[in-house]
Amino acid sequence: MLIRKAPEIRYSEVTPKQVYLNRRRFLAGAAGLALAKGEAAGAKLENLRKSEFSTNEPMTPYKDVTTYNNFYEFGTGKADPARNATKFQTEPWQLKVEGHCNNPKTYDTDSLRRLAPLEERIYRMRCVEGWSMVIPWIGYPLAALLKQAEPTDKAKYVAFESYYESRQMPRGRYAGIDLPYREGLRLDEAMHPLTLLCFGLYGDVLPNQNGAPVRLVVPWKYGFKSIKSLVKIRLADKQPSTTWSISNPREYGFYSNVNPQVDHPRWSQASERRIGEFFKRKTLMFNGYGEHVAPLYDGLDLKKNY
Ligand SMILES: Nc1nc2c(c(=O)[nH]1)N[C@H]1C(S)=C(S)[C@@H](COP(=O)(O)O)O[C@H]1N2
Ligand SMILES: [Mo]
Repeated sequence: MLIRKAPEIRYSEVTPKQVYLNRRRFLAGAAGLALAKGEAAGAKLENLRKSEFSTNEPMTPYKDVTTYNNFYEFGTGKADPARNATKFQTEPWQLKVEGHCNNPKTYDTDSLRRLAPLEERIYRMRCVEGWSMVIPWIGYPLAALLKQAEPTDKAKYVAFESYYESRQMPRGRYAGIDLPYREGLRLDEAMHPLTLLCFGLYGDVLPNQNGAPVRLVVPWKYGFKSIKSLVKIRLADKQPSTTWSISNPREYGFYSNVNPQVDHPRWSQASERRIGEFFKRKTLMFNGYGEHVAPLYDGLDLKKNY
């Protein structure tokens, strides 16, 4: 059957996945049109590899992924980033890789994106505040970039820094955290194949509110480790200081692995609400990625190293 009449599709049958696939088809058409009109067709990311690391759980609707955000540089309310980041200038962009490595280098977005084949990775994401989403990210393992940098023997950690410019982000002043936003990983965590350097979601380049043009995605850790709008990556010999551990070290540790057994000082982390669902679900150790990442923490007391 070539044409399926609309009345045959009940709204309840339309899963986020179908919406996504339809949207993709639509975007393919739109990009073709843009080309025909001689415009740059940069919005769509094509030839995505599928990944064995993707979950097949239902995806969180695009609308929620792009309107329920944490990006304190654009305001602390969940709806603020979508509203306040619309004019965020992400072109030209530079990401500097420096520190204890043989090949320090500055990349623009295009050269960075072309460094390795892009994959689609559908990951569960768990925010420290008790909600979670399932998001089809687009990117490649951060390891590809770090390998090109050739870390020296001194490199044991990786420090990350976000863009911060108060004229573009006037609300940053009232965010209550130290900006530019900074995060860190141990080198082996940063090199782990699950750790993604991310350029898009749902088939598109990243919307500004989700961390355009390039961010980190670390699915077995609380969301705040997944730093947005990256401008600096530094190979470090010591554990770097991070935004949330500076502002409140008792509540936010360096590791911040998703761990239902370690409560936040002010609330339990044993369960979570998947955005769009009504009932709470149990939070899984390492957000369900234990088979891949548990060996990284052999012999480490995860209650002390929260
Ligand atoms: N630069 C920067 N990165 C950030 C944040 C932020 O405020 N600033 N918030 C973090 C938090 S707490 C979460 S839960 C995720 C949210 O990512 P999303 O809005 O794309 O779902 O981004 C993380 N990265
Ligand atoms: Mo978060």
